[in-house]
Parts: sequence; C-alpha cells; structure tokens
Amino acid sequence: MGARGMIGAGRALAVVVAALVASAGPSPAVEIQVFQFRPGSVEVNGGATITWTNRDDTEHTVTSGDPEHRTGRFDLRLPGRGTAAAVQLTEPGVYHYFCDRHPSMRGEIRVNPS
Ligand SMILES: [Cu+2]
Repeated sequence: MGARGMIGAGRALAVVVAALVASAGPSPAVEIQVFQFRPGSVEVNGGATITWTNRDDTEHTVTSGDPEHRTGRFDLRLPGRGTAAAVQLTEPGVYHYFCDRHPSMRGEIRVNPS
C-alpha cells in the first residue's frame, strides 16, 4: 500500500505486458473440413488472433459478414489443403463470416470486452 509512486518504469511496463497477454487469452483455431467451419462459433477476448486452417482439397475463404451483406472487415483466402490464415479482432461484438465460394458455409466469432 502507498507504494504507487515507487514503481520503476521497467516494472510498470512488465505489468502492462502481462495484462495484455492475459486479456488476449489463447489463440483459437478453426479447422475447415468437409465444407464446414469447426467449431462454427468461437468466443474470444478482444485482441485475440483467430487462425483458420483448410483441411479440404478445394479453396475456401473466410469472408466477414454474410453473402447478402459483406462487412469488409476481413477476406481470407485459403487456396488448398494445409493453408492457413489469421485475423486479429480487438473490437467487442459478434462477427459473422462465410465462405465466398460455398455460401452455405457460415461461422461466427464472439469477441468479448478485454
Ligand atoms: Cu468454401
């Protein structure tokens, strides 16, 4: 108690970095397999990076919004088996996405306040 003014710059920085890592949480991974996003819904804290990996032999995309209303936030292309791409989301909210080549493929990301 009462030591607020005594913390050195180095220690204060370490505290901030630790807080950022904790708030971002683990990096969730979504697999694209047999024309499905798995899991179809992921929940993360703000600042998390979500990675998609294509396990199919065909090209898929991870495109924000839905086919009738693209939000333009992200549009990842995964041209074939084993390709991966990631996006970092900082603003809380629910982000719907779909595959531009197979519009029945849908997924969502829930970003909680960090
Ligand atoms: Cu697809």
